[in-house]
Amino acid sequence: MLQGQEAHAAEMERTFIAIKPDGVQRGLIAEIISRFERKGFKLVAIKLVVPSKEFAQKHYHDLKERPFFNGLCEFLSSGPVLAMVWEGEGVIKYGRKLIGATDPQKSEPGTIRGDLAVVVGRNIIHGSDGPETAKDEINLWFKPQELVSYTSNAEKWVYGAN
Ligand code: IDP
Ligand code: MG
Repeated sequence: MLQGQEAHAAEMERTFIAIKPDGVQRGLIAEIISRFERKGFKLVAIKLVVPSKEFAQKHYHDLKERPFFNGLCEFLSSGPVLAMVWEGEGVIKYGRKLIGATDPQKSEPGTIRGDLAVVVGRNIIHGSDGPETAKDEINLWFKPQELVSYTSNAEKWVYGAN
């Protein structure tokens, strides 16, 4: 059985989170980051980028048959996106909980989209929907050397000794 630091490390996950151009333009960067930070998740990569439309199409390739695909890719590439990788136990699934439902009208109050967005086409944030997409999206948006491995001083308080 794994113990202490080893057990903790084995359960760590990473997810790709992006604040879309509407969230950046509306001045919601600090508000959104603080929700992940206060929860106890750890930021391991961050950069502000304006993706090309081709890049946006790669990011959303799963949705290429959907009627809103073109508009969505135009929108993602229309301005700065804050791309991030967050690490923590259960961060992929819980990150989606913090974000809320795809349609802000169906997102619970207390979630990012529930509190801060109104329509599905301007729902301010992206989060990976599972372990495979998390891996693919992190690889698409970041080079390995852009991911910073470090021990946060808060970890022993967030997770306890074991
Ligand atoms: P998600 O962002 O909650 O994972 P997805 O189904 O993966 O939702 O869709 C990706 C993005 O496409 C959504 O966040 C939203 O911005 C946009 N989108 C999804 N459904 C619609 C729609 O019906 N109309 C317009 N945009 C949509
Ligand atoms: Mg999705």
